[in-house]
Amino acid sequence: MDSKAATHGPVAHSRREPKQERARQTKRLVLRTAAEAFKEHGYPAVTLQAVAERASMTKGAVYFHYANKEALAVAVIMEHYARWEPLVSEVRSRGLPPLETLLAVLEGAAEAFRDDVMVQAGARLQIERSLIKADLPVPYVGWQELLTSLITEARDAGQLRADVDPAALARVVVAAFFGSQHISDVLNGRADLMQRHGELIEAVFRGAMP
Ligand code: LUB
Repeated sequence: MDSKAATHGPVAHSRREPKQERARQTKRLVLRTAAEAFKEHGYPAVTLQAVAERASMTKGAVYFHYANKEALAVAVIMEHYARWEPLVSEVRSRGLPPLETLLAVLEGAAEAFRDDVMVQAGARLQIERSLIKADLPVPYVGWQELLTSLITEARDAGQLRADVDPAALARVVVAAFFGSQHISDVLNGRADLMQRHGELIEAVFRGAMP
């Protein structure tokens, strides 16, 4: 029992906490179901009614958690970006040299684009961003900044050529990564994503090594 629950006393705790937990789980289910629908059908084709049916809920239950389709799309996109901080932390905790850290982060991201419906749906929604009437995070720039840092570390450790321009290489990697996973999705449903990712890493980093 946490300290906040304890202040409500045993009765309030037993009645309130499970309900909040159920509501939280329902909200997760709505978000996941919406992500599946956005990923499969794209933003314009999805309705809250269809999300509700797909989740075996009433439309009212969906509206209770998300005011409209825009709010659902924003939430999916935020979940997409929320995946990266834990990935980077986990890879950093391995204590690898900078270049291996960089490559492991990219490999983890590629696996997420292959496996994680929230990541896949967020990527599709960003492509469709002009159709979504909401303020969305600017795509690509977060990865450009992160990769600029990691490339700089690898260069300063002598693992990449001293004349590498980190920001320029980061832009190339983001463009290639985005294009590679997108083409893999269109042509093969992402079944060959890791092979295409391996080719990309080989091609892009070979010329940058000392
Ligand atoms: C990534 C996408 C798809 C960049 O950062 C982003 O916004 C991205 C769309 O949301 O690819 C991948 C390095």
